[in-house]
Amino acid sequence: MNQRFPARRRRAAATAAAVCALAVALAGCGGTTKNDNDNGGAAKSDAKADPGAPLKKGLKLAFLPKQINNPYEKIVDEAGITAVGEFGGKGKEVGPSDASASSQVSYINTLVQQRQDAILIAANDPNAVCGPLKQAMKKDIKVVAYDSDTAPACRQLFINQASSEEIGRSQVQHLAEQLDYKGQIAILSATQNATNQNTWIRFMKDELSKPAYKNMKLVKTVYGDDDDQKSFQETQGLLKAYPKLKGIIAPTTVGIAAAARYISGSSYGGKVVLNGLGTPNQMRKYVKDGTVEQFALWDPKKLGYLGSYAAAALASGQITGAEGEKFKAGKLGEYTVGKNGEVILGPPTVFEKSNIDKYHF
Ligand code: RAM
Repeated sequence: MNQRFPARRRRAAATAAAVCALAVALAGCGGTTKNDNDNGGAAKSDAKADPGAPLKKGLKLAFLPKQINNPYEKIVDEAGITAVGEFGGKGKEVGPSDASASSQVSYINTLVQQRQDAILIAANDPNAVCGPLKQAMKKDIKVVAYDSDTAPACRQLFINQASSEEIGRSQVQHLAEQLDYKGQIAILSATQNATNQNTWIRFMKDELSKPAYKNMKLVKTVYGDDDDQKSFQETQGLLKAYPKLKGIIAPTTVGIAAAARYISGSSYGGKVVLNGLGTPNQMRKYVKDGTVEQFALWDPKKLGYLGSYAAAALASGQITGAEGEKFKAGKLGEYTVGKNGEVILGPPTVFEKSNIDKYHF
């Protein structure tokens, strides 16, 4: 995908070791649930990888999104299910209608009973899903987290949409440029326990602690729970409570669309800068009417596609989830498993008036 972050911003990703340590720590402490899984690395397997093994036919792969009525998760999962067809397997999506911490547990238990070959999960909480996922792995069902990680010991792989550090820091960098590095800002997040948003927010705060941002102040983080109405109301509440607020970062597709809808219909239009992560289809009208100047995202279809091939490679014995293993993800080409079982899709794209009409998802 095309309009990438400028090199200047990519250089920020150089502190990889520190970041990784931070990311692992975050995965273990992001939620409010008790963490008994903080053993540092991805789930270990005794099996040896057989890189030449063909992808097995008839694999059963189940996608378990944060919530089924989230348009973003739908795009990811539909693309993943289509990919399963490419290698002669059967894919499906099941999941809760709300993104609360333990809403996915009963679904995991059912998928284990059904003896799926792999469960792909966008975790609503890094720890709440751990027990059942460990049970799944004991029964040789492969577990792949995508979009939002579990604690590393509770899955074999995490398919990350982009470097978490790059996502978090760039959100602040983009907003700061729009605000000339001045003023009060707030974050409108998803749920309080979401591993992905919490990881990004940690990087946002770290970025904001640099001297360049001394005239910017993060006054509040609110949670719209990836619920359209709640996100709308939280935006309204924020703007009322902080009349001097200059900018909002909404690192959630549900949140940014709801916030844009509120701002566009209020007196704050043109006065408060909204940036974050959104889908072009949901944000197009707000970019065109000037409510939002820019936002970012990766290609959710590619995320689902990569997730499917990674799960199939695991279930076929090509890889075990160990660092350095390689697998082919269909038309996306070869990917390498990184530290702690992380596979990174690639850099996000920034959308604005000049390019938004090239994207339709
Ligand atoms: C929402 C979800 C998802 C996140 C995107 C950016 O759809 O919270 O997990 O990756 O936003």
